[in-house]
Amino acid sequence: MRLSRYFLPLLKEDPKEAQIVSHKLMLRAGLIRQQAAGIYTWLPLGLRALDNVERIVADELDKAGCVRVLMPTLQPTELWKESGRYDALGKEMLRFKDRADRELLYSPTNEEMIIDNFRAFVQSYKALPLNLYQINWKFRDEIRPRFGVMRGREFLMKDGYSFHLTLDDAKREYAQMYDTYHRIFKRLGLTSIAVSADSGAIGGSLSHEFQVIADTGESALYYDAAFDDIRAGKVEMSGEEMRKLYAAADELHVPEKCPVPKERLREARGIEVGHIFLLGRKYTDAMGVDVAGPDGKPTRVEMATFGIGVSRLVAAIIEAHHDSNGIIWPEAVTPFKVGIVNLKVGDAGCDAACDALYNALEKAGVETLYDDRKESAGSKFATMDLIGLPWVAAIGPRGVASGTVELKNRTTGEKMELSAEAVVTKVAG
Ligand code: 5CA
Repeated sequence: MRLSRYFLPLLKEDPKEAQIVSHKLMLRAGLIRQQAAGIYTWLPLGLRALDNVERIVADELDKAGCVRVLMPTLQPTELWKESGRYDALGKEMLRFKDRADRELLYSPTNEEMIIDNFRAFVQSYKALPLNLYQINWKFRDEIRPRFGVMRGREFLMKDGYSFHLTLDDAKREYAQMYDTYHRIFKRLGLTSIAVSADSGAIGGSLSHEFQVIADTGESALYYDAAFDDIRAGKVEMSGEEMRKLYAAADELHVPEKCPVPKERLREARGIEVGHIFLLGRKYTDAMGVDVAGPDGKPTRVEMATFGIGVSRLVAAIIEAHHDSNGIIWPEAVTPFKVGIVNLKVGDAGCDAACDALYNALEKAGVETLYDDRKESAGSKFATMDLIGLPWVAAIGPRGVASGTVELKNRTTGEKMELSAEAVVTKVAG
């Protein structure tokens, strides 16, 4: 992509409304723009990062045997009356009427609708277990939307729902998703701690929040110091081992009953990027969902549900990966892998060398943002630092003369003088 043809609306000043670094950087680097409280446009650069997060989430879920669907964001209210949650969600649920005066709502979560789909088709235990998920926009009329897409009103969520013949099967799936979630967040460049949590309005007997440690996080958590060793990569642990360690959200932490001695107990703030719930029969009882069991008798279905804050993750990744100059994207989610800085646009040699490098990178399948605008070198480098692409390749008259490109690694700051071919090999690897 040539920057002269792109849409990258950067802000020069720190926006006053932004209190935390990810919100500031998302606005300054032209990733999002606020349209109303908690409601955002995803600008081209932000959308590329969001799409990458979505793709990784979907890829790991598909590998774990989950099956993707897409439900509508607008729902009739009847299902919610059937489950008993129509009143429970109160003002957080956005309701309105269509032209025929029928009441609709904008989905805040989808237990009711997925169950409605399930019961329309599944009559026998033979179809179980079944884990269906979607990645779709939700609306919750939060009292205090804040920190940009971190706590939005409209936000992108991965919501998964699994169906089982027995509670043990549901527990097995819950454990498998617990492990899958750790894998997903790791691929996104994040280390998460799963803490026992209150299941709130979703409900169920057991729930874990997946928290990314950050000073700006909205949740308070308490955990065994062993998690710090896991986070630091000093110790490897299976999900089963991790689940035995103490980790609790604020509301479940009772100091008097805490099994971890004081010197091994850590207190931190975290960003909740995922939340899993063992629902049991909460919804299937309310909505009367049975399948024929192995004995042919109607058997009530057991459920679990699994959420990931996809749009929130983009902000969480930035909280974890930035410096004073801007974002530092992990390679897995970066909107472009390489930026090319033409230091003298209009100079025939520089233009030709940059074009050649750009074409070679594109040909190698490397997503490249080529800054071909007539701006000062300083401003171009500052832009690259701000938008945080992992690699920046700069070409000026000196490089043209010596046949080299200056390649900078955004994470380490290391600079190398390489041939154009060597740059392609290095960044494509
Ligand atoms: N049905 C269940 C699981 S699919 C559910 O709705 N769970 S949830 O309420 O915990 O939401 C799932 C995830 O969505 C949360 O862990 C969080 O990462 C994200 N999320 C929730 N509210 C917001 C919000 N206002 N803004 C951005 N992300 C949010």
